[in-house]
Amino acid sequence: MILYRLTTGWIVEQDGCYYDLQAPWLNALLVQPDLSVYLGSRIAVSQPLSGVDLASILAPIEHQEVWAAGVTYYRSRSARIEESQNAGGGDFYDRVYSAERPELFFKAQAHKVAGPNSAVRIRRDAKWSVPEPELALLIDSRGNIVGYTIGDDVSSRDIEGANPLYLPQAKVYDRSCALGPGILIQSAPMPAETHIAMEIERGGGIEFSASIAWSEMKRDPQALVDYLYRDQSFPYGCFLLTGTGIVPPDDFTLRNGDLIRISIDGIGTLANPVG
Ligand code: DO4
Ligand code: MG
Repeated sequence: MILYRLTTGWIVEQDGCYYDLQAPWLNALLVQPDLSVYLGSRIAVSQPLSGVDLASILAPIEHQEVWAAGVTYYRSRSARIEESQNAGGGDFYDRVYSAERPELFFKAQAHKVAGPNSAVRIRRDAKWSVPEPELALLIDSRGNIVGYTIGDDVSSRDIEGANPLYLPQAKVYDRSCALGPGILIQSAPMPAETHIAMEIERGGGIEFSASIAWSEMKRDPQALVDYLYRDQSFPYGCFLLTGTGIVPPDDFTLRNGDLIRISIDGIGTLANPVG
């Protein structure tokens, strides 16, 4: 089952049919003891909708904070070490990759998040920017993973590489994050063979494309959540991006006009222009 957010509220898709949940708030859905069972019971008493226009879906977020884990794939560890060589930051990234405590950072509130087909941005004072395609967890207020969506942790590598203390500026700015298209409702772990793929279109051609298996992610997702929820409450639940395993080559930087497409098996494709 996949939840989508329309301007009129939330709908759920099952087996190609869409049902109106008459739920204006995700918060109200997240308090259900078992969201899949609840959605199944709503579907059982609803008529499928006709004429659903998925072109106008919104980012599937309301009051939730978005957090992100970093250096959870070997490729990210190597890229951080390289980009921070001149700033002497490399050792931190190597240490966090193998430490028990993960890197977790605040990424966005809802108003900084771009939805499907709406633009993400490059910071005006950045010279080296990249998308980071990541599997995002939806977590309820009790710390249970209830679903999965696609996240883009758009980042400024020159700012991050200049000094690790600049991380919040490299990561958090208007439209530095994208989420969507919908939320796969599932408490079971994503299958290890799930692939995260990204392609970046520029001037009608494919400028970059790559894919990575979810099994390459080093951390246990629930352990990331447990660290995030230590001494921290999320009354409306939250999203947690689980890190990137795809880093374009060092001579690549995003440009206005690029189109980023991120696909994850079982969830769909999140497309965002840059601009
Ligand atoms: O430590 C910097 C952030 C790394 C990150 O965002 C990632 O690995 O996805
Ligand atoms: Mg990231």
